[in-house]
Amino acid sequence: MISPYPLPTGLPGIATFFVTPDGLVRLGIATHLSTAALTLNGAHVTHFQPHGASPLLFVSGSSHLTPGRPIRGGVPVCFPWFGARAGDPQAPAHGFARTTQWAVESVTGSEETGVTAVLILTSTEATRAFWPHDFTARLRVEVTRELRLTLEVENPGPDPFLFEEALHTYFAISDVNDVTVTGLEGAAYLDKVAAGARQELGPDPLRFTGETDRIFPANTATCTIHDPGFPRRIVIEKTGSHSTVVWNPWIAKAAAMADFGDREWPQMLCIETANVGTDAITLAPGARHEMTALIRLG
Ligand code: TA6
Repeated sequence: MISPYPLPTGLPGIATFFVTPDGLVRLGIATHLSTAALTLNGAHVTHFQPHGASPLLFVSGSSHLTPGRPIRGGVPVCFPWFGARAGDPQAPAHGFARTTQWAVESVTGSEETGVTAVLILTSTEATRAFWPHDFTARLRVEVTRELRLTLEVENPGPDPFLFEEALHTYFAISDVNDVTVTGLEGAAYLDKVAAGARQELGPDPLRFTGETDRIFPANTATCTIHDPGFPRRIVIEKTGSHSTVVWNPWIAKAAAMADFGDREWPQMLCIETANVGTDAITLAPGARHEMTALIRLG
């Protein structure tokens, strides 16, 4: 267990670090623009709410909220692999970054401009035991009326390495039966509910009628969630990302997840900004890669 003390320095009145009873070090951000929260465990943004709007992110009421456990909701940082690790069933799903304690590199900003927090994770013996490469990862969290997340990966070592990454964002919606997603019309996808079969979306906005787990390769689209229940639109723009992942567990998968309420599945939808599978990144020695998701109300 890493001691949470001394706490990092925030910005008086607008960005405050505190420790939860379960030992999570959290950063709370509040300006006239919005409120947000993140944990150093996993560099995990758990809350974002533009002033005057409802929260944009979903977090399960059954989620673990303890160091070393993944949080079911918000924006899990998946790195350096996505999903189950090929050939290593013991490896943590979606990589080790989301269950590892990140450090604070900087917290800057003001009531007027909003707040930017930069969290950093560098390779250690523990990470090298999972993945034999030195790396530096930074998550830059820019909180204004919009939420801009940038995952930067650097290769300080002498050899290239290949990695996958995802900002696995859980969006809060009124009812998945009623929402549509635009931006993916006509796009090809791999259907993980159908053994990864390659399919293609039709010309109409994406609707949801059952468990949905789709990877859209070579996809740079801006996606918009149209939610008539609020009503509102949530726009997800991205740069440096060539995979889009769309997920809702629906009834059976929701019931099978201990850290997810059986009745919560209609209130969430993951639209993930990623580089996975054939879009995985090969990073040359000394190189740096950035992937950004910009989340805003439309
Ligand atoms: O991104 C979709 C997905 O890969 C699904 O297959 C499902 O496993 C989901 O991620 C949640 O993964 P987790 O490891 O957080 O339970």
